[in-house]
Amino acid sequence: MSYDLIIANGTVATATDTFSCDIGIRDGRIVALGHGLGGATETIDASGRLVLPGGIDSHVHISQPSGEGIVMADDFESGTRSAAFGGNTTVMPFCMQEKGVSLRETVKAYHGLADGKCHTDVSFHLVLSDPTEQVLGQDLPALIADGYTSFKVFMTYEGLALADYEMLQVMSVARETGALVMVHAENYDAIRFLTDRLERGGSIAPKFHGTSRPIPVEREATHRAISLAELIDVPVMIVHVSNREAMEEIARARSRGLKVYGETCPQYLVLTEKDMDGLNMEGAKYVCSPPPRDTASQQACWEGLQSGVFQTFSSDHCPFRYDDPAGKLNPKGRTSFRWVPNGIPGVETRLPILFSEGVGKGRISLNQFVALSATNHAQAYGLTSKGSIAIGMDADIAIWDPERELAISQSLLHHGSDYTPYEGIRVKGWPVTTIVRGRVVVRDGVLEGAPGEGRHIARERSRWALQPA
Ligand code: DUC
Ligand code: ZN
Ligand code: ZN
Repeated sequence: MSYDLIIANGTVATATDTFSCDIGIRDGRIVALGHGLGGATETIDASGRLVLPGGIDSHVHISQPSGEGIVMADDFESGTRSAAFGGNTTVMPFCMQEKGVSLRETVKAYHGLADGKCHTDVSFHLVLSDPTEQVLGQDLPALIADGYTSFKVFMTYEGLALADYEMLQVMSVARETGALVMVHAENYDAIRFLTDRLERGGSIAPKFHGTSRPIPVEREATHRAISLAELIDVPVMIVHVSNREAMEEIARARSRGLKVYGETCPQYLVLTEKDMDGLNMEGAKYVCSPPPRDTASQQACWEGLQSGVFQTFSSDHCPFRYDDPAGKLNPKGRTSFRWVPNGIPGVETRLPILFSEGVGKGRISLNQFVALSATNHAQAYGLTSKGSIAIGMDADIAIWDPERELAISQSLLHHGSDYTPYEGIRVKGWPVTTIVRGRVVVRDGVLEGAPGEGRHIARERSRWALQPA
């Protein structure tokens, strides 16, 4: 048998097993697993390396409009380049509908930004902000049929938040079509009230971002989202969960037999609200929503990863530059935390942080790492040819040096931000080579692929959603 590429002598791990074997790749797919494979155009010697399914980051924001004068720091070229350097082979950004804009036009516009630009594969979720009759009756079901099989709804943010009535409407469409609903669960009115009150009292520094979005804000919305999903009898994924109380809502729902899934992110494992208390505006570097909490919440999130409250670990990569009026340092004398764009970069550091803090420190197994970083994302969102190392799957592979030790630093990263919120965090284990459908995109830390080799992937229905009749 002849191969385009053989990855030889590595230790391969999947979500269930760890074993030594060579991987034979042809036409972008894994076609052989065995010992002593030969007859390839190219062979990569992975001795001493871990050979893992390429990361799937199912929650990233790229090139989204983010408010007047604000520009995201990554376009699809830089965002997917950074993703590839971080051991990812697929990212899942959002086509974010703005009010008054058709969902079809939204999807077309995001393809215009992404197509021909990506280093990794990409598969879009939708964001619904304007569930008109046209959206609910025509566009959304048609787009789901076309492979955009998941969508996110927001319970907060001006211009994005859906009322409960609208949440029920879109959940009904998900039930009829087999789409998976992702929910950003924070109580909009509570945040508005607390923000107004803080500002009136002169509490405007970045650290008050956390005070304006305390745990009950997230817990209440999580409970409400789950209750609404229960009314419609539809599965739901609660994204970027930051604390124990929201986790308990998920766990309780699941113990009652509801299909409620959870996602957490690196910022809830290694950052705290204290990081937002930097000198001058430095705290703005850590402003994201929900905000990082405290060390007890970090511990809770680890427990959620260990116990299965969380199925997916995503970055919520949402990059802005810090030292830039189009980024965190908002122009026009807008000095309150209210105007700091929400979001932090993290697509490149997600996996090293989970590997080092999780596998390296004995909190999770290597197989749990693979499940949380790749396999479960593929299953949750219907990426049926991705997320595992098995014959017939896409040859999406990350080769890791488990011994490489470094301190995370902006100077090492490839995103468009001018900082990383994870600066100085020491990690052991780093992805060195990333292979997307059999093509080497990053080899030994050097970019080899060209933008445009990454494709958009139309997805099947999620295995975790209801199958349409
Ligand atoms: N919060 C979001 O809801 N989305 C992007 C980033 C963030 O902090
Ligand atoms: Zn969100
Ligand atoms: Zn997000």
